[in-house]
This record gives sequence, C-alpha cells and structure tokens, in this order.
Amino acid sequence: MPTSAELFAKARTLIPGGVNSPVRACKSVGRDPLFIARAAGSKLFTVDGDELVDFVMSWGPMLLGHAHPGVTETARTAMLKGASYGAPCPAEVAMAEAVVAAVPGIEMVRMVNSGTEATMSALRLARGVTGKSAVVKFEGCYHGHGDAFLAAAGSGVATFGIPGTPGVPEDTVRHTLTAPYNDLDAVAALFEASGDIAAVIVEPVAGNMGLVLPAPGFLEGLRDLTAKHGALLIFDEVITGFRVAYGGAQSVFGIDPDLTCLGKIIGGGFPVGAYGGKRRFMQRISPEGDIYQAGTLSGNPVAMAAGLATLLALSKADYAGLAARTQSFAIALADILRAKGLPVTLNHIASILTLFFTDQPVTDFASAKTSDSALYARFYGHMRAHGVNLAPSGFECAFTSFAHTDADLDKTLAAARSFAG
Ligand code: KE4
Repeated sequence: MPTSAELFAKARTLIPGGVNSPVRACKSVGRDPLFIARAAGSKLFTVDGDELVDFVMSWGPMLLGHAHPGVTETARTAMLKGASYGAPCPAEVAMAEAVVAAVPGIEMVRMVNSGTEATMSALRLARGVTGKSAVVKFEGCYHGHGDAFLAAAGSGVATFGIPGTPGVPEDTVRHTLTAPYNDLDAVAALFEASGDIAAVIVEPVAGNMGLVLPAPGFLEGLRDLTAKHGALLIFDEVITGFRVAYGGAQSVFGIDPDLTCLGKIIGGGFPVGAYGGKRRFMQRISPEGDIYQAGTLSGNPVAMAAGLATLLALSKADYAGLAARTQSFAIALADILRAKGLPVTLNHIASILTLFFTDQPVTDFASAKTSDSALYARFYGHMRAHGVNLAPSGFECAFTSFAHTDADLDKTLAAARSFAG
C-alpha cells in the first residue's frame, strides 16, 4: 500500500490540489492530507497504518458512525438489485415520505445529489415563484459552490480567504446581498433598499465559520421580514438537518421556513441532497410546474436505501443523550485548553462544537475571524499526531456521532492535555 505522501504526490499530478474538495487538502493548517484506507464507527484508518478518532465524520453525514452495519448491509442488498434505473423506484417514495414526516416545514420534496444542488435549486424556485432576482445570504455562511452563493462565503471559501472566486460573473454577484449573521437590522436595511429580494437563505445554526448559534429572535425576525416583503425564507439545513434534532433546527427553534435544503446525513454517506417546502411552491418544479431542475442520479436506489436506513436508525436514536455527552466533552476540552492560558470560546449545540482560539464571544464571521488561526493549526497538528482527526480548518465544526465512545472522548482529552500551545 503506497503511503499518504506517495499518494498525495501522485494525486497532485492528476487532481487539482490532489483532492476532490479543497478543504481536504489541509493547506490552511500547513499539513498534507492523510489518505484513508477504511473507516468504521468513530475511527479512520490511514493507508500508513494509523488509527484516528474522527471528529470530521465526512463533514457531517456520518452521525451513526462510519460503516454502520445496518446502513452498509442495506446498501449492499440494494446494489445487488442494480445501481441506477433511470426510472422511479419504491425507495424514492419511501424516502420522500420519511423526509416529509420528519421535517415540519417540508410538505413536498425533490431529491438531488448534493447540498450545492439543493440550494441552487431552492434559489431558482424562489426566484421563479417571486419573479425577483436578489438573494440575501450571511457572511461566513456557506451554501455550496453555486455561483450565487460564493460571495462572502464560509467553509473552504473562508478557509482559503478568497473574497469570492474568479469565474462568477459580476452580474451574478450583483444579485447576492450579504449581511452579518445575527444582524436583523442589516437585513431590514437590505429590504428597504431593494424591492427585488426573492429569498433570504440562512444556516439556522451556522456551521461554516465554525459553529455560530442564532441569537434569540434572529430566526423569528427573518421569518417576519421575509413574510412582510414577499420573499421566501430558505433554511439551509444541509448540516443541521437530522443533526441538531431529527426534525432539524426548524423543529428546535420553532420556525416555519418556506423552503428547506438538506444533504449529508440523509444520504448516509452516499451523494444525496434534497430541497423541499410548502406544496404551493414545490408544485412549480418540473414536470408538475414550469421551473426546471433535473438529475441523472437523483433518487438513486442505492443512495435512497442507505439514506432510509440512516433515517430509520436515527428516528430511534437518543439525540438528547448524545447532546449531553458532547456538551460535557466540549466543556472539558475547553477547560483543559484554558488551563494552559489559551484564549478559548466554545460554541456547542447537539453533536456539533467549535473551539475558537479567541477570548471574545463568537456570534458572526467578524468575531469568528478573531480566532488565532496559527494556534488552531498547531492544535490540529498536535491532535493529529496523537490520533485525533479534527477539521483541517478553524472555520469548520467538530462532529460527534452515536459511535463515539467514552474511550474516544477520553483519548481526545488526554491528547489535548499534552498540547503545549
Ligand atoms: P455539498 O455540495 O458539499 O454536498 O453541500 C454544500 C453545503 C451546503 N450547505 C451547507 C450548510 C454546507 O455546510 C455545505 C457543505 N459543507 C462543507 C463543509 N462545511 C462541505 C465540505 C467540503 O466542501 O468538502
């Protein structure tokens, strides 16, 4: 088996940056990526023979843990019936039924193949329904790599510090209006200045500038402003859907969005995204309606089987128990680092956490950027050397799962204790 270094050297001659998604390159933390031979439960096993407790969990999908036996067996069985039919199958109906039953704001849903497709399609629908062109997004939020969303984006765009990206026409960016997260006045001002806003898209809990929680009243305010001005409220729940609760963040905060975007967890590790919402809007989507969206592998029978098995297992899972374990672990981790004299702000909800190396509260992108990125890079490198896989960017989250054991968490705390800063 070639080593990670050998694989990365070859990959870089064949794939841009040697990776199929930028943040995996570990550039912002000054490391080369580890190549993974296999994963199981809470662990990654590298081609170099190392075992790591994983807190990336494929950037969110693996809430049940890697290679969950039930999901794996279901996918295997589905594979034997053929990988893709190009025609409807029962699993698509069952998946739609499960999503509609779980997510309060979704009356009708369309499956796609990624979170990016979900948000792109939801925005097209909002523009088609309202006849307006502009979209409001929040600095530090990331909604995939669709042109409209790359202004002031989070995740990899923030990680690499690029203001946007070449290749996005100015005319496209012109329709993208941005506001600081948690700043309702800024959103109200945008609505006062523009009568052309089709939608506000928001991560109801932001996970792409590190974890940032909605301030009390923020989401309610967005609901009021969009209703008042005839714009659609789009909840991007690609991270939070089935993560912060089985019904997503909207079920926790009691907000009724017009459209909801999903991804990650609903595919159980397979490429799946979805967008859904009020029936009167979704019925505008082709072929029932006149707003076009399509996908060769959308509703793929294998992915639907894996996604359904995932949702079925999660429908019986102890979310409260995992949240409590995650909170205790996160507080202990923050205390260990603070005891070293390091500035630490901890943001946590459910099975998601981010430690910011700053001494101020982190409530938006500007405050998230006060975190000491060089210190985070050192922390990342130290933890990886001690068998713990954290996100290779301070603008991402750490995810626990139902597969993380107390031994995993204790090992992580022990590794943090030996961090010199
Ligand atoms: P994908 O197209 O990567 O499936 O989903 C895009 C997306 C949309 N909305 C939210 C809230 C998201 O977090 C994402 C993707 N998340 C990043 C990590 N935070 C994906 C990691 C990567 O780009 O490799």
